[in-house]
This record gives sequence, structure tokens and C-alpha cells, in this order.
Amino acid sequence: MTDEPKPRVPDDLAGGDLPPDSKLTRTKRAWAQAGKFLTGKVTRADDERLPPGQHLVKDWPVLDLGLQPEIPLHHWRFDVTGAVENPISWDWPTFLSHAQTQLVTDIHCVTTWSRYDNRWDGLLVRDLLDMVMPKDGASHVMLHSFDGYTTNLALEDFAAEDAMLVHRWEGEALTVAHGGPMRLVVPHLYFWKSAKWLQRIEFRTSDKRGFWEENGYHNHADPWKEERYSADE
Ligand SMILES: Nc1nc2c(c(=O)[nH]1)N[C@H]1C(S)=C(S)[C@@H](COP(=O)(O)O)O[C@H]1N2
Ligand SMILES: [Mo]
Repeated sequence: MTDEPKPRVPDDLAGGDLPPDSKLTRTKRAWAQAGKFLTGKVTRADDERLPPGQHLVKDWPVLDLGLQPEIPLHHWRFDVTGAVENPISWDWPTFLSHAQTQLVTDIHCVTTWSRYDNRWDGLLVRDLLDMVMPKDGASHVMLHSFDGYTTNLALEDFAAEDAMLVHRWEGEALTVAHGGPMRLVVPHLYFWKSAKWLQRIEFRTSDKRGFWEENGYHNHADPWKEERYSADE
């Protein structure tokens, strides 16, 4: 078995000062210079924590298209393709060898349940972006999963500071039902944007709707604006 590196808490989320030459600072400077920095700020007042029309649950419901692919770790591959300087194709040990972060975030599902305080381990999307280096024209991503599911995101939503490729939940390996071995979590959007069983991230120079976005759900999916259905766009 591969030893997993110790999780770290990202400096900006921990509220600490960043050393001037830290990796995160360099990333932020690079993104700011490229003029694409950044929405998806996560700090909200307590009375705004639960989005309108949502109710809290304690358990964690399972929702998907009904086909839950079992991918043995030695067959698992993860690819980043399209409009990036450095495309990648990783096996499982390579994925785990990259910076591990631990975050606690909320889930908001369009079917009206929300679940607070989920503890995740994985790779920050910001750290992935550092490695793959989106090209100047890159504006969107399409996520492709092992079950054939797709979902699309604008790059500034994908680059939210709390978006993560996760492989552990509450200290345990993510179960197959919840998207294990690895899924995306984008806490500031409805949960259908958080692709389970993530196989490939395609960087694009134009938007294109994914599975639910084609089938009646909103293209953007902000829970605080109740962006549930495409009829509301
Ligand atoms: N690959 C894949 N990802 C998916 C889905 C899916 O069917 N396939 N369903 C989405 C929907 S609609 C929701 S609400 C969440 C549910 O995640 P959960 O089962 O872990 O609660 O996964 C999202 N990601
Ligand atoms: Mo959903």
C-alpha cells in the first residue's frame, strides 16, 4: 500500500498569513494576472448557511443514474485533457502522491436536502490547476465519469477555493455508492455538479451542457439563488 501524505490545511482557509513565495500565493498572483480570479468565496454569515428551500439531513442520501461502477484501484486512471499546457494521465498512487488537503464543507442537493460539516481528504482543484496550467482560452470544464455521467462548470466555479477531488469522507475511504475511489466536490453549487467516479476533466474554450443540464437542470446551479431548473435561466 502507498502511504498517504499527511493532510494540510490550506493557509488561506486557515486564516493564516501566506509567506510571500508560497505556492498558493504564486497561484493567486498568476490567476490574478491572467484576469480570471475568482468567484466561489465560501465564507457566509451563519443565517445564510442554509440556502432557500433546503432542509437539513443527518444521513447522507445516495443519488445517481443507478449504475455504480466498481473500479479496482489498479485499473483506475484519471486524465486531464483539452485546453491545458500540461495534460495528465495518473494512476492511483500518482494521484495520492500529490498534495493532500483536508476540508470540512456542506452539501446542498437540488432535491432539497443539505448536509453540514462533511470532512474530506483529497487534492484541491487549485493545486491541480497549478499543475495542468489552463491555457488562456480555457473558460469551462466538462467532467466525465466512469458511469457515463457528464456535468459542466465555468472555470471560475471549478476554481473555487474549496473545490476538491476527494477520496476520503470522515476519515474513511469514499464508498463506491458515494463516488469512490474519487469524486469531485464543489460545495458552493448544487450537488449534481459534483461528479462521482470522476475519470476525466476536459478543459474547453466554450461551454457545453452536461447530462442534467441537458435534461432540465440549470446550467449554473447556485443554491443561494435557487438555480434549480433550466426554465429559470
Ligand atoms: N458520475 C455521477 N456523478 C453524479 C451523479 C451520477 O449519476 N453519476 N449524480 C449527481 C447527483 S444528481 C447528485 S445529487 C450527487 C449525489 O451524490 P451522493 O450519492 O454521494 O449523495 O451526485 C452527483 N454526481
Ligand atoms: Mo441530485
